[in-house]
Amino acid sequence: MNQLSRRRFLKIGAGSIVASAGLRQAARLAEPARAAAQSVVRRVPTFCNICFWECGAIASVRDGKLWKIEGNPLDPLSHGRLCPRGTGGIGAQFDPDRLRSPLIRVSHRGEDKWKAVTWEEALNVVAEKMQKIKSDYGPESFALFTHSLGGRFIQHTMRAYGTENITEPSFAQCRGPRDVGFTLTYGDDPRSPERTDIENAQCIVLIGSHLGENMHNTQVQEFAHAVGRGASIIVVDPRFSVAASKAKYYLPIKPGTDIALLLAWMNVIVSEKLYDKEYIDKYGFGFDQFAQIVQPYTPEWAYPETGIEPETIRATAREMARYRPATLIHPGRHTNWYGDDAQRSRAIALLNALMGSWGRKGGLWMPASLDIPAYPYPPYPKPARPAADNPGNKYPFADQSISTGIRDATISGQPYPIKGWMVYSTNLIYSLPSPPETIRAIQNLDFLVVIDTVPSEIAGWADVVLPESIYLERYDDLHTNPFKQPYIALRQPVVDAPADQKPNWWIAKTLAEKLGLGAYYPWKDIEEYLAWRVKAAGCSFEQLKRDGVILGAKQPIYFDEGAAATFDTPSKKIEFYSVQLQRAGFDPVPKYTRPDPGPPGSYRLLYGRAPMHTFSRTQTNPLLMDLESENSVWLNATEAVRLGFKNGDYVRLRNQDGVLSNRIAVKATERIRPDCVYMVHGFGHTAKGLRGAVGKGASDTQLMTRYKTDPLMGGTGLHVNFVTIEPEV
Ligand SMILES: Nc1nc2c(c(=O)[nH]1)N[C@H]1C(S)=C(S)[C@@H](COP(=O)(O)OP(=O)(O)OC[C@H]3O[C@@H](n4cnc5c(=O)[nH]c(N)nc54)[C@H](O)[C@@H]3O)O[C@H]1N2
Ligand SMILES: Nc1nc2c(c(=O)[nH]1)N[C@H]1C(S)=C(S)[C@@H](COP(=O)(O)OP(=O)(O)OC[C@H]3O[C@@H](n4cnc5c(=O)[nH]c(N)nc54)[C@H](O)[C@@H]3O)O[C@H]1N2
Ligand code: SF4
Ligand SMILES: [Mo]
Repeated sequence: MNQLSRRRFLKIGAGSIVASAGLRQAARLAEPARAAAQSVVRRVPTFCNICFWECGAIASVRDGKLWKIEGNPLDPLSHGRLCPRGTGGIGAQFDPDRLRSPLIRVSHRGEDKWKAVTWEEALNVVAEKMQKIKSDYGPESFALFTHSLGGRFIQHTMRAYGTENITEPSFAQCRGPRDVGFTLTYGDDPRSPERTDIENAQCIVLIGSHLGENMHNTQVQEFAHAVGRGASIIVVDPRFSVAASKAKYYLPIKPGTDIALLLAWMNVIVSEKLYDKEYIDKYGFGFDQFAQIVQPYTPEWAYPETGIEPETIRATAREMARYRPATLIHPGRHTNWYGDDAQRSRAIALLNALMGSWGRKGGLWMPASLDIPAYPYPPYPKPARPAADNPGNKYPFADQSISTGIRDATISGQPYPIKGWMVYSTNLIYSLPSPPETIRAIQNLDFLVVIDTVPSEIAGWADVVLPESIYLERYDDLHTNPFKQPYIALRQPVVDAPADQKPNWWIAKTLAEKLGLGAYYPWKDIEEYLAWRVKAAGCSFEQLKRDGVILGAKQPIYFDEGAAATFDTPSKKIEFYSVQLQRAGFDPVPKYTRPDPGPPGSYRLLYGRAPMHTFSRTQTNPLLMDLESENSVWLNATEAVRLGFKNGDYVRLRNQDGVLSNRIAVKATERIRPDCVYMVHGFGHTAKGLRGAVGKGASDTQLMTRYKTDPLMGGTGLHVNFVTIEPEV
């Protein structure tokens, strides 16, 4: 890693103060091209990290300073264009709130008193505490919470140390229910990036899935084209989302009743024989039993549950069937809503199966990948105790670690005590529901170390904080996710870190060496590691550094083209009826349960994404904050009149357990049902060090004192909180 000279550091530091006035920074970015032409510009291909889509990008450095970032035209995810967050990602480099050096707590947990220390001191403390917990309780008593590709090397160190308690919020708080629902049906899941063939779909059904606000780049680009070429779009959402405004049919469903709608759709498709019979005869298992089970669920039955007229249900079912198999019922991504989410996702999987769209053009393609060998490390020690997140296999279909299960174990000490947490790139105070439980768990720890780029809420609870360089300043492991065309992509440093921040691979390697685990890092530096892997895949590291992306040969991705139609389910077929669910005491075909209506006079709290922000991680980025600096609460216009609120009035939300939010502005709108309110997740920061974000908008997580756990897989349904609205005084 090159280090900046002190002078250059000061220059960037000064630049960051200017940049903190986001407008001025934006103006600087828009300087005439003439000026750019006179400067020395260096272009470095890499890939984005503002969210987990990982779009290929090209960053430009002008006269030694980070100037702009654009899509890499060679990259199959970005097709040369980034989303607004990706374009504004360079603001993360100038972010004046960045952590600059390792910190050690000098007071009690939760109080912001820190001492800046060297990496040597900080990692010595971390290694000492890890060794102590290992000898007192065993290595399994140290857990890692991680999110994103950057956590790979940290995971490697933790496995070498001897723990399997490694968990990410992307399972129990995000796409776990979907992945389990699809795996129960097809033996495989929709993956990330999703295998959705929006590009070729003739009919697209979005249940939630607010594309256009959810800015996952490839999907949004393909969706915009689909709108342009007149694809038929059906949107199911209690809120008139951006996607809804493009729809032929918009179904303003009563929140939490989607399974009733899905059953009624399947009822129409089965009773009118609109399904793909040939496909089901060939690949399906248990169709007759399934057909019988969905028989009572007519559109008339679903109407009082969902609020959707029977004729609309019939018309949309026929619309889907008209375009099959190029009908894509989007599997969704953030699916932990009501606690019955794996079954709702399974119903979505089944509706796709009726359309014959899995493995078909315009439906869900089969992922293509390159063979990229893993680096040959020594084997990890076998932990003496199994992972603590799912004792007794309480959630029998959980196939990944349940983050909230590790939190439970930390609170209860069962099945064994968890005494240390390492937290890499996940702001647990925001990403796990019920922050009081997260704090209780933290208070039971002997040691908490957080690796972050800014002094986030979770960093505020740490004993040691380690500052990471941002994605534009480091190498990471290779991007190897399967996609439509197989490819690998490289993240590589564009500029130096402005202060004493270090990349994750260096932190992981140095810590391993201090723990006596140096044998797990036989490579000298990450370039040597990457070069080995790229060569082992039969590609050139030089080419990858130059182009950012190497494409593999195209492979068949549809059954009709020769992609293997294999299903890793017990029957080796698409399971319309699931014997394994039945044996485990669950419904073999999804059933509907009416959601709890909540206290009278309250609104169900719903939430989602804003195009300019990612979760709680972009609110100190001056460029993105300049575009959207706080969230608002969407309230049905008639309800707003009834309550006496106008657009822009500041209010506070009080949840069913008495928790009061930060102040938040009302967005009075016809675009939401009267029984719910909606806000964008990630605002309302409270950590004092996040100077650019503190006190701006309100936090949905703070209001989530309740959640409903999915009995199949342990996901935490988050749409189960209710609020009333109080004027801000
Ligand atoms: N800009 C931006 N884009 C992102 C992200 C980001 O942070 N910022 N994060 C990415 C990640 S990791 C994820 S998981 C995805 C999440 O994005 P999605 O997977 O699209 O999330 P959803 O929860 O499906 O969608 C939220 C929508 O569901 C609606 N909704 C709420 N309740 C119900 C209900 O009961 N029924 C129905 N049918 N709809 C309901 C809400 O009104 C809202 O419009 O976004 C990804 N894209
Ligand atoms: N209430 C509520 N809870 C949710 C959601 C919701 O919408 N509402 N969404 C759920 C979903 S879909 C998901 S995927 C999860 C997301 O959960 P998280 O991934 O935890 O999302 P963030 O809140 O953005 O936290 C990311 C943290 O990583 C830090 N960070 C950013 N870049 C880097 C880096 O390069 N290196 C390091 N070391 N740190 C970095 C940020 O500063 C921030 O503290 O949350 C889930 N939880
Ligand atoms: S979707 Fe946007 S934020 Fe996410 S990786 Fe791509 S450009 Fe970056
Ligand atoms: Mo997510």
